[in-house]
Amino acid sequence: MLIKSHNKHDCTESEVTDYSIYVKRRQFIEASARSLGLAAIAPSLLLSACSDAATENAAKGISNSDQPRDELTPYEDVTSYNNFYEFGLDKSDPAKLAKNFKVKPWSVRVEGAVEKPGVYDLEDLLKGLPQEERIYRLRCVEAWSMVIPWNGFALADLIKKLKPTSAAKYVQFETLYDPQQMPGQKGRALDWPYVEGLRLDEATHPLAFMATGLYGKELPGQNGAPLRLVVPWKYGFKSIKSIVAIRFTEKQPATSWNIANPGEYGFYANVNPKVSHPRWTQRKERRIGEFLKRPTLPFNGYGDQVASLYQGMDLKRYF
Ligand SMILES: Nc1nc2c(c(=O)[nH]1)N[C@H]1C(S)=C(S)[C@@H](COP(=O)(O)O)O[C@H]1N2
Ligand SMILES: [Mo]
Repeated sequence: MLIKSHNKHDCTESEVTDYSIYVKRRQFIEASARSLGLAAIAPSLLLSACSDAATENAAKGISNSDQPRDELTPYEDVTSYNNFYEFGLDKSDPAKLAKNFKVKPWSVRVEGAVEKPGVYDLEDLLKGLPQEERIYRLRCVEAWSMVIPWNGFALADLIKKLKPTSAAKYVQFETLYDPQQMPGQKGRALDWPYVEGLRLDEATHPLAFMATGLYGKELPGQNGAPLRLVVPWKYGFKSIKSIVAIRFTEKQPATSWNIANPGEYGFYANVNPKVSHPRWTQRKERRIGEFLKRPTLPFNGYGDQVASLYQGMDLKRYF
């Protein structure tokens, strides 16, 4: 029997095949950046297919020597191992049950403390927002993680376009409610529709992202098509999928997992290895596709960029 030895630091051949479309896009981005003379383009946009957060950090002069290397989670895993309770509780359910999920036409309601409320066609909502690609780690509260190349735009750019009023201190997001299409909503696993929220300063932080695609392709239904939030320093449940409403509020809005179990899931949900879930530790995580567990990093490794948002807060209390 032949046992393939994998050097963790190289791309394997199958990964290269998986990534071929993605890599082409990367090379295109790199070439366009160069031809535009964009020396200051974010280093994360210039990573090669098997580059990773370590490289990104190295570019910023941050040492990652004690960290195992991050590789992109294969497209297959990103799109077949999902939490999306509207499409079933099993990790393999969403890929099957969201196959025919209809995302066109799609509209988004903008309401609350905002100067430009209304019901927007998705295309109109996104008009004029600079498109980007971001590689982010996603850390699920169930102690697994993935590394995903997302396509989309900065949430801050959308919020700027919608112009919240000075009364707005938070923003709440809501998922589609449609039990005909989302069979999970016929059960009572959660209080439907799924809702999530951020403080406005979190939402306008440059890392907060709205995804419309991954790996350079349209977002699959199971990953939250056609529009989902990505908040890389928080547990995965904050990254709400298939958004139909964005609401600006004065008071801290309700969030689905907090409603379901306030003792286990707080509003903030910042990734924190020091605060255990009541039923399991958050010190380690299993990267999907890997065997050995990795240590979980504070703020999922984005602490140098986001910790200042929480200065003076007791993060054990505000978990
Ligand atoms: N509407 C909705 N959004 C959701 C969920 C959900 O059940 N419903 N699950 C969350 C959880 S727990 C995680 S870990 C991430 C998973 O995102 P992914 O499937 O793209 O990896 O989606 C989040 N967004
Ligand atoms: Mo999760």
